[in-house]
Amino acid sequence: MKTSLVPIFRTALVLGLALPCANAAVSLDFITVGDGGNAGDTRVMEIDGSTGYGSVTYDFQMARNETTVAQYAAFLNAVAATDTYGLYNPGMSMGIVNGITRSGTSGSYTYSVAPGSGDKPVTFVSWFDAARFCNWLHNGQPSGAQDGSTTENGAYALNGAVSGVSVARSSGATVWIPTEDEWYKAAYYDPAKNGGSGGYWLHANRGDSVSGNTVGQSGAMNFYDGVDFVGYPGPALTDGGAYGSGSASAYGTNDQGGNVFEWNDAVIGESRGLRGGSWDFTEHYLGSNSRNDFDPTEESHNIGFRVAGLMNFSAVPEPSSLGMALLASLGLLPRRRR
Ligand SMILES: [Ca+2]
Ligand SMILES: [Ca+2]
Repeated sequence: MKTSLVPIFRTALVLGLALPCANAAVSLDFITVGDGGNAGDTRVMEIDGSTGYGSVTYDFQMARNETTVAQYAAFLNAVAATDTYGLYNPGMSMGIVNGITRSGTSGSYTYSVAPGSGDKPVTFVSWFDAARFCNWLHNGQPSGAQDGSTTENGAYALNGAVSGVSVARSSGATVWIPTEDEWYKAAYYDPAKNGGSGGYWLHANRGDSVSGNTVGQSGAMNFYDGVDFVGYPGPALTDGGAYGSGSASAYGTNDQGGNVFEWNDAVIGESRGLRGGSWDFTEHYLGSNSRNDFDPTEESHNIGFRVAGLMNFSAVPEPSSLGMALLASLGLLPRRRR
């Protein structure tokens, strides 16, 4: 692939043509969450006594896995040479999460992924970092400064916002931080339950119990079992889907129980919603009845996110239409790989 692109880049240089960055493309593995119009769960939340979560009237897509270190590093390399809104947190390089290291100086920062960490969930991301990642995907993964064409507008009209809970998803958003109902449905709803009339499990593994935290064991998840964290004494996080299909939700999402807590779009007082538990938290936090929240500026080794999107959204950026037309006219378009 790289070899075949060399002559194109050479031609582009001759023509003074701007081409999209060839190595920054993030592709997302989306699964469809159908069954629009399902009833909400009757389970009552332990903390606030609320109920009725999981009813979604429309079909949508949910990322199969938590947003990964590799995906977030590509995002940083595209828009954080100057990190105006703090998308990088030095905690991302901590051994226990073993994720992303920053090099260089402001204006020319670059970011690298620790060996073996690309498929692990990114951590130390605030709700605002997640929203900016969505804007970047919504805008087609552009490279450049953090401005209205990259991170500050699109799915969310952030325009520099780094705190508070007033920013809402834009009506034209194609990819976003899941609503609490979207997240809950993807994790716990099973259309085959109750003889095909649909229902909810307690856990995001198509069951009402968790079979421990041993990687690869069906029904297990990455949580703290009171003895050691998974991976001790090495890094604590596990690759997306490491526990296998026996630990996936009915729709096929991985790690909605454990690995890291995930932001959702709920506004709870001055906080945003978090669900699903984490490698550093006990089993208690994994289930559907555990509703949590935190200040949206919080960045920790226990918090990540996944994205949701419109049914027709595909996170594979297209080369600019001008570049495509010119390359096509020159007979230089590479064959597209899937
Ligand atoms: Ca941040
Ligand atoms: Ca999770």
